[in-house]
Amino acid sequence: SPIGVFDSGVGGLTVLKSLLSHLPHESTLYLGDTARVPYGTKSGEVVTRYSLKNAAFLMERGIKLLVVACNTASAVALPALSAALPVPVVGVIAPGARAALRRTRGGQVGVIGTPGTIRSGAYQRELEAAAGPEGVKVKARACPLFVPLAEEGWLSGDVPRLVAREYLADFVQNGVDTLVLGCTHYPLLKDIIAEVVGPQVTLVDSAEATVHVVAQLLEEQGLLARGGGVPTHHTFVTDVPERFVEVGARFLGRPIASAE
Ligand code: DGN
Repeated sequence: SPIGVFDSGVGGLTVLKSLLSHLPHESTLYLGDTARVPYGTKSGEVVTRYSLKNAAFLMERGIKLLVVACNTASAVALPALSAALPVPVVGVIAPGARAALRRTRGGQVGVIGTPGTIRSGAYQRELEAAAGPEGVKVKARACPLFVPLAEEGWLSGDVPRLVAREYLADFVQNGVDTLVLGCTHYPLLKDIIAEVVGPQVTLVDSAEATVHVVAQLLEEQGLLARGGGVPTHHTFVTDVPERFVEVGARFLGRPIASAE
């Protein structure tokens, strides 16, 4: 059976992209809740309600594991999802936080995400809980304008550079050595973010980190697809598919055959 992935829209395709490249034998079902995007600015209660609906839709189609690709949904709805579903549920926050702790040299970690993600404190809590006795110093900031820039494909040049400088100057000044890209859209802006924060700051892509956790969990539970059959990939959206197919190709790094 397939791995289910949901996101508020196209962003989670960055997680799907990592999944396809690291676990090429797995079949996937992706649901982008394009009718209700963005989640990043909505309350935790509303995002939880939408998340449970998305999960139910994918469960009906027989998924073996659920990946909550959206950082905002992972930040606020993971306990409700884990309690409601009979299959393993993996969010992007814990994997991203743990990857940052493995990479940091000075224990100064920055986190950027949507207002919902940052306000929830989920990354901050996870980093502090997982850091152990050495501790960690966390600096978090919401960078909402990165989302439309990524969707417009405005990934280089003066406009994204100025926005990135405005958002990230404090991180550089405060000696942050590791920065978590805590939103599905930010991997598209990796180059400009790296340029602005400089080579002394390590960027952590939560999407990448999550896929390693998924692979490990499937292995442990004996759920890995073993090659043999040809994997299938289906995409669903809750609004008309045109914009999703067009914008999503950039996020997935390949054309999207169709979305229902
Ligand atoms: N997918 C959302 C996230 O990772 O937080 C970003 C898009 C949004 O809903 N604003």
